[in-house]
Amino acid sequence: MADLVLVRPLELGTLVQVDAICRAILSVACLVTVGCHAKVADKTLPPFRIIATDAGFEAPDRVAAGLRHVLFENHGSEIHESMLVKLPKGISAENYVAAVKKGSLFPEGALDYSGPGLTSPGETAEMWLGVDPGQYILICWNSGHAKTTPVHPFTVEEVGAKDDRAPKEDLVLKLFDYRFELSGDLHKGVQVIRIETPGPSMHEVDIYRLHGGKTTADLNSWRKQQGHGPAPAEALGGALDSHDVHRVVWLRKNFTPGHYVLHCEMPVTNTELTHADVGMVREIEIKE
Ligand SMILES: [Cu+2]
Repeated sequence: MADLVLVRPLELGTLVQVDAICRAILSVACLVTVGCHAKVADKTLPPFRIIATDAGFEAPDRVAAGLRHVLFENHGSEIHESMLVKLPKGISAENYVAAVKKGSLFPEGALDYSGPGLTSPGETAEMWLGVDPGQYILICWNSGHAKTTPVHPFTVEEVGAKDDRAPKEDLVLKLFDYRFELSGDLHKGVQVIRIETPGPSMHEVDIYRLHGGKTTADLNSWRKQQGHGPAPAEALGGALDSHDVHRVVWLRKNFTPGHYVLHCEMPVTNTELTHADVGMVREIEIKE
């Protein structure tokens, strides 16, 4: 189908008509494949849309390399996230999951490439992140799902597509060992947060809005129990970790007034502790 765009009309009179037909065909084809992206490098790609359900992910099988605008929707009844993992050569999605089932959080050679963090049912999270060519999976680490729910394999291809442009940030959030540093105050309304990881360790940030009367301590103890039991907060998505801590990602979110918590659930090596346990948790009030 993509070959059609290589047909160039010789007569000017038919140019507009054929071009219009090609565009119509391309706009349909591009929803399901990246095969035509090389021919439409000057066009904006549709967002990389990931839908989580309790049975797994619905997402494209092929994605264009570069900076991508990711839309994550949770259509399930449980909290889900969507980590992108780049698989090393010779390791299949099945091999990766087998290692996870044996207890590994970071199967050898696989690289975490960030992704939308914990998101409550019905919520949508929006982010921009970069992907390099290779074989990937989407995996949810919440509440044992990594061992029970199918992962989604996909291929990132170099097709000459332009980067999606991340919006100008309102704030920079820096993830340090073991604290969150914000360049300013979060305000109500749509805010774009650029996330950097000075580290030196890998970090992530999940963003929660506390339910009325609930505290950060309630949130911490609920997360320590893997999110079992009634949630004291709404999970609004966040930015999962990257092995390459120099990578930057962007989140865009519409904040309503309330009490929010930034929370890092990365494990402290060789302990049962998370980064939140050692200080990487921060409450923020967004005023009316
Ligand atoms: Cu951390």
